[in-house]
Amino acid sequence: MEKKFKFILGDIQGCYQELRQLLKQIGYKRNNDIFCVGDIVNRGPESDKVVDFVIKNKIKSVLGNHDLHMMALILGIGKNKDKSHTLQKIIDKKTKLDILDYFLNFPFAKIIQNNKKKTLVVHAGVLPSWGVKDILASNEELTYSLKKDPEEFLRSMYSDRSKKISKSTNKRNRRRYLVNVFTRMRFISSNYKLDLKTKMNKTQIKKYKPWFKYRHKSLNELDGIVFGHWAAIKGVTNHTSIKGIDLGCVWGGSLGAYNIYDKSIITVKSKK
Ligand SMILES: [Mn+2]
Repeated sequence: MEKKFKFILGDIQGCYQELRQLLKQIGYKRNNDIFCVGDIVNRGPESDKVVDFVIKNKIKSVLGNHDLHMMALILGIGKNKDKSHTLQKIIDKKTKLDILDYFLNFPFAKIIQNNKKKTLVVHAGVLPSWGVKDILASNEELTYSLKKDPEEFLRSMYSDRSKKISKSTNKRNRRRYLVNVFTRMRFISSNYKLDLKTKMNKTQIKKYKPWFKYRHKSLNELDGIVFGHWAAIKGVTNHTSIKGIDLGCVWGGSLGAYNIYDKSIITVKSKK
């Protein structure tokens, strides 16, 4: 039986005070009330407290790029990739391998079903050509290899692999591209090449559009898609069924909780 999640939380990124305040505001009681959109940690001030709280309360999430980076750092991988991280307290914890184990159980995509409505949760996005079956197959492919050999997976994931995959793409490049789609994508061309450099809400390069501007096959089967990752758009997609929930708490914006039942968003202002 699928748990009855009610709220989808935006990118927490170590904003522990705001998280506690938001949970109070939505009347949080059980772990199956909320599901997170990923990037639970990094950049913000109290990632260690957020992680302890998440694990203690058995809160679930999809994986974001910062979560994957934390997992890599716990294993001593990717140290030179991002020197401005705020994850040192987690890396120094005696329980760091338990933290890694907990995050290894998070998927890249999750379908939440309630009242016969299906909502897809991903950190960054999905490809327009994917139906629900394709989304779940790509998720399976990634979670299987991540769990099977976390070290190999995390070591080989760092790459700006942006070119569309084909039948001849080798396994590792295929994985890199899929990780980038699920956890880093913002702009994409009509032949599915990713622009992984632009973080603003507009790009100078004409052939790229935000991934949610294309017609999505999965929306024939889903009631909606909820994603995080893209703070610069402040949640605005101008799309009736695709909603952004990263409201940039770590950058002085706010932390949001999306109510799956009535599609409202409850927010708490950043204390920054
Ligand atoms: Mn992100």
